[in-house]
Amino acid sequence: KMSRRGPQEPPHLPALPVIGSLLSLRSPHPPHVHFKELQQKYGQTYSLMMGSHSVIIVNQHTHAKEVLLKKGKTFAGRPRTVTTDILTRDGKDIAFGDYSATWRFHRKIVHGALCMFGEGSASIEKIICAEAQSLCAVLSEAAAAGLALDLSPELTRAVTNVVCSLCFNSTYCRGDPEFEGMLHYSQGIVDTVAKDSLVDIFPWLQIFPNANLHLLKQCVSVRDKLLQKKYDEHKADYSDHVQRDLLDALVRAKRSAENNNTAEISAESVGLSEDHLLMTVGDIFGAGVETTTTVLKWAITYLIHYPQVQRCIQEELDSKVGGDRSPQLSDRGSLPYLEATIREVLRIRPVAPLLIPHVALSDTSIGDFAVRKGTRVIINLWSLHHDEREWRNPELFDPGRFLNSEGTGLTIPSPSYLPFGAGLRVCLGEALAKMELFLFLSWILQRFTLSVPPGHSLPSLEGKFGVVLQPVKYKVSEGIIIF
Ligand code: HEM
Ligand code: PLO
Repeated sequence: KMSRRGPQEPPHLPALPVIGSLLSLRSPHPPHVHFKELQQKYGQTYSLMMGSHSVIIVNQHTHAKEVLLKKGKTFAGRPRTVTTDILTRDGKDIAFGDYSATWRFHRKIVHGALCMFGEGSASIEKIICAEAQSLCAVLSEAAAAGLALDLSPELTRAVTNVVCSLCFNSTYCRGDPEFEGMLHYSQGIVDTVAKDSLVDIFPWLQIFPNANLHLLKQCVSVRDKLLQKKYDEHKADYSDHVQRDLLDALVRAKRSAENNNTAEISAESVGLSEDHLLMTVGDIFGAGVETTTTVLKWAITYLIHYPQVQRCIQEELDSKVGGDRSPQLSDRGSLPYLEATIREVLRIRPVAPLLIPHVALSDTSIGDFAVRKGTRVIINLWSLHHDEREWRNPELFDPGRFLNSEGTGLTIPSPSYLPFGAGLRVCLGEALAKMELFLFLSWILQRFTLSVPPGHSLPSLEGKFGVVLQPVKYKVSEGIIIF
């Protein structure tokens, strides 16, 4: 609904020199928290300048849904930034690539390849359960010996092997040097990518562009060697008759485009160049590793802080699954408290607190505000998930808010909840991530109780801001389950 005066400009933060002084109050908070606080002064939707770019910050669910759903196509663009261009060879991937036929086509190939794993001997469920089994075996060994165990590399390896099976039809053993190398480059990328556009307004993020760009380039070059190796191996044993994984599906699409090569449609022009293939599989591999691992770490952090929640999940597991068999996907419907806990973790610590920035592809509006073509739009999911009007005690971890009053069924109590985004740019891995979270957590909690012995401090609930919101590292010490 337009106001009588027609579309207006959204409230605007003072221009750059003034912002400098405004924000050099040096808020100790990361961007998503700071953007939430700025609502008090400027309203729920406001605009500011990041360098030379006009940016709108959206902090409420009605405007967020207008951007993502109602006007999804208008806001389906992505900005180009120095760091994401380095990571994705100028946007030749899905997540950071602009809205285009190529983007659409690659989403479709990935979707098809993930569906191919639906049933049969190589089903996603079987792949995840095999990794859960091997993860639990490592935990059992440590528990039996009464030893401290750094959970972080074990969780990461389990999650990596699932997405490695799906992308490359391969897995890593403990201590595999390629796996260790991957961990290192991937952390370097998470620490540096997609922060550059924020540097103007958040000087306290402590980004030194040159040192960071150097680290990013180094990490990306290690990643690219790994991707290239997988690609060369797949090309060498490619067969039209078997499709083992996502990379086979991409190679097949490229070959089929090349075979139908006419003057107009070449593999290049439909976006099936070698660069595009590598960047797409790089996105899925990178997202597959970093997101699910991060959520598992948050879940375990909260379970250690809230032992009563952990006990509740274990009682549910005992009564609905028992101890004679392992949990399986078909148990999801009968374990609502575990599902509610996963939902609450995704609310209180969203993986991508600012999503990925969107761009208006034409002149448009958000609510009563005029938005010009090219404007960047940041959906502050943190504000949506911590909105006091929508959530009672938003900082309190309470899975019960996702259960009906009898505690027997699941609900979503507020429309202000979008952990995977929505619309055209909705997360491509939502179904996969939910399967992994359910199976890994149910397998672990059926067998183990996670805790910190008396006298040791609890892991921090503070997040480290970045392209994913990771928990801060927990110091290794004796007798504790640690990250
Ligand atoms: C995009 C959340 C796991 C692949 C996104 C976005 C969010 C999100 C919020 C951005 C939406 C937007 O910009 O509007 C999550 C969460 C996960 C998760 C909470 C885990 C719990 C995964 C996994 C994969 C994946 C496992 C890979 C299989 C992607 C891709 C995009 C994306 C490719 C970009 C989509 C596009 O721009 O078209 N995800 N994600 N995600 N996610 Fe996920
Ligand atoms: C994670 C580090 C990897 O080395 C590269 C990579 C690729 C895709 C990115 C992912 C990183 C972080 C999480 C992202 C994902 C695409 C979609 C996902 C941004 C940078 C989310 C949550 O939006």
